[in-house]
Amino acid sequence: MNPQTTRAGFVALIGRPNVGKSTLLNRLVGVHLAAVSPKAQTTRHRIPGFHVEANTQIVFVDTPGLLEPGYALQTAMVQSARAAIEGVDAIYWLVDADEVSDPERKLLAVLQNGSAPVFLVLTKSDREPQGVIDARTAIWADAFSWAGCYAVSATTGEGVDDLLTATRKLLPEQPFFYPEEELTDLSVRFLSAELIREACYRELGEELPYSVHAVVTDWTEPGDDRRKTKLAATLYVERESQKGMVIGQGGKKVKAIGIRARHAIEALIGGPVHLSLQVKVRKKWSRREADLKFFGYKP
Ligand SMILES: Nc1nc2c(ncn2[C@@H]2O[C@H](COP(=O)(O)OP(=O)(O)OP(=O)(O)O)[C@@H](O)[C@H]2O)c(=O)[nH]1
Ligand SMILES: [Mg+2]
Repeated sequence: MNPQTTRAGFVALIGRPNVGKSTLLNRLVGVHLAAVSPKAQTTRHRIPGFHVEANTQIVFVDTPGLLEPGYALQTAMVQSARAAIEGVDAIYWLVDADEVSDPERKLLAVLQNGSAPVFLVLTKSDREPQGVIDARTAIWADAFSWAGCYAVSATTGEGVDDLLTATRKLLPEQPFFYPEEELTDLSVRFLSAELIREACYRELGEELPYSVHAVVTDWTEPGDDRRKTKLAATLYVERESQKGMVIGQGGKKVKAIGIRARHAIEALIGGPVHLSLQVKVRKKWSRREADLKFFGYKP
């Protein structure tokens, strides 16, 4: 290949909730861009992250986990994941389970007729014995004609280089889509709201984070009189009782969320941050089409 020749393309990361899509995206980009949590359904939007190596720019697109939609927000999330598959150059199908579900078979049948090659990516290889990985590969190998099968760990990086090498070979020769030094086309404001939401997933009990939407309402760059970037954000919940739970006794909970989010935003922007949070109620927002549009979950 001519040393000046570049390749570029789009690769979508799809799979069940909690399989490790966002963790892998962050590993591929080398920065904690996408929210990650042990709870399923953390990601709600498509999150692009760019990887440049060997004269090739890969635009990875993290997606919400594929699930059976139960209410309006979930329907929007599934639509967002499906839309991310359209027009990509390759797909990573992430798996950490030992059976192929019916909805997955249906989607694989659709992909079988499409033009994008699909890689089977077995995730979390650091915590699975080789025997489990081999058995899992055998189960999934039959379900589709994969472009390749790879076991990876987003935590240790094991297997990731082999997957990247195979992916680059499939991408078309063309110029980069984005400037080489950029990592995403999302604004730091949007990413910061995601990190605030991530802090909620980690600090709040089982169900509560699903009712939280975070929005950055004010962003002031550091100035002559101030060293820190100043952020104000609002956490929307769905019921008055949830507001009390998010604030916590004596404001303890919201303080813990704020500290965790501040550390994450500081790591993202590489400078000190002052973050103030307020909590507001927007009744049943996750079930209302108008609110989903207003909050940016739907076009
Ligand atoms: N041990 C180990 N844990 C991992 C790995 N990748 C992800 N995890 C953990 O799995 C959980 C889910 O990870 P996410 O990256 O949020 O999963 P996701 O597929 O993006 O989930 P949704 O956004 O909910 O669809 C988190 O607790 C991660 O720390 C891995 O390679 N090894
Ligand atoms: Mg995710």
